Amino acid sequence: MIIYQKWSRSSESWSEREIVSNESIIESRSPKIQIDSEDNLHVCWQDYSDYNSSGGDLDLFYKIRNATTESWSLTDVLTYNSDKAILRVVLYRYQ
Ligand SMILES: [Ca+2]
Repeated sequence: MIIYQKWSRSSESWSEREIVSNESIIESRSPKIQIDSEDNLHVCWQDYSDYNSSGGDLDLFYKIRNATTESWSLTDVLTYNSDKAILRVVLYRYQ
């Protein structure tokens, strides 16, 4: 399970827990997070869940947290047949 919480320096407290991988039913691992210029969060992780016909192998899942609505998108499946662990995810923003 992937959980998101934000630390506030001003109040010195954590926000409420938000479950990121809420479409996943089994192991989620190796989350990577990036923030864009509009403060949206982009999260990628590896997941064994058979979500959207991805099968029971380890695949790369992705979702966005909208900074305005403070809600998460549905999970996008980025790979369907990866047979190796994905070690690094890099987010690029094209102008
Ligand atoms: Ca899979």
